[in-house]
Amino acid sequence: MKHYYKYILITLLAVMALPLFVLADTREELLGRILIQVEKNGEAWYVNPDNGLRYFMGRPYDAFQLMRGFGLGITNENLNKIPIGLIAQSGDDTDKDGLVDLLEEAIKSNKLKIDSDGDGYNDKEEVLNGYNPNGAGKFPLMPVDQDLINRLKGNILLQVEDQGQAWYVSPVNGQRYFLGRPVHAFEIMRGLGLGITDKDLANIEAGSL
Ligand SMILES: [Ca+2]
Ligand SMILES: [Ca+2]
Ligand SMILES: [Ca+2]
Repeated sequence: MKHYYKYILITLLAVMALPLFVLADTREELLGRILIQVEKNGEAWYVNPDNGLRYFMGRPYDAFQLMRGFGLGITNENLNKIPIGLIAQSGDDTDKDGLVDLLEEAIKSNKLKIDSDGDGYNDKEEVLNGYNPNGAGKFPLMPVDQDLINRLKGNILLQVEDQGQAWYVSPVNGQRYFLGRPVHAFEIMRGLGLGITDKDLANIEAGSL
């Protein structure tokens, strides 16, 4: 348990230090976005919302590692203030309810039951409509915190109090998308990425790791 506090402290310090960093001159609406080079071969770049630099995402495995590498630790309580977004995801879906097993493990719904809480609404319907698949009430479990969401838009979050599961917070809708496997990073790129011309891309400074 103890080492989690270290991550939380580092995250807090990082968030406090953010205003001290000088942002690259990247257009605000591109911060935190995934950009797809539509004039080339669909190469993808992630614009780090904290420094405005773009990072090449490469192949699915590299994209996943890159995104996790930029991850900020978040408490379960704060994560539960951010709504979940759903896109089609690869992976086993044992109960065929439309939520892959890994996602069900992350949100603690039952991966063997279409309707975890037996209320007549299946797990995917509940998540899509903002209801708790595991019982009564809303989902996320905490009231939505728009200030927190605005601060975290475009960031990758890591569940440091759980098993380090990763989520990408869309800067467009403020919903978090599950990043369980490299293929999910690829699906998020394809599903949530923004097409960009080579000329516009050239205006964003490239970062190196
Ligand atoms: Ca399922
Ligand atoms: Ca289920
Ligand atoms: Ca249900």
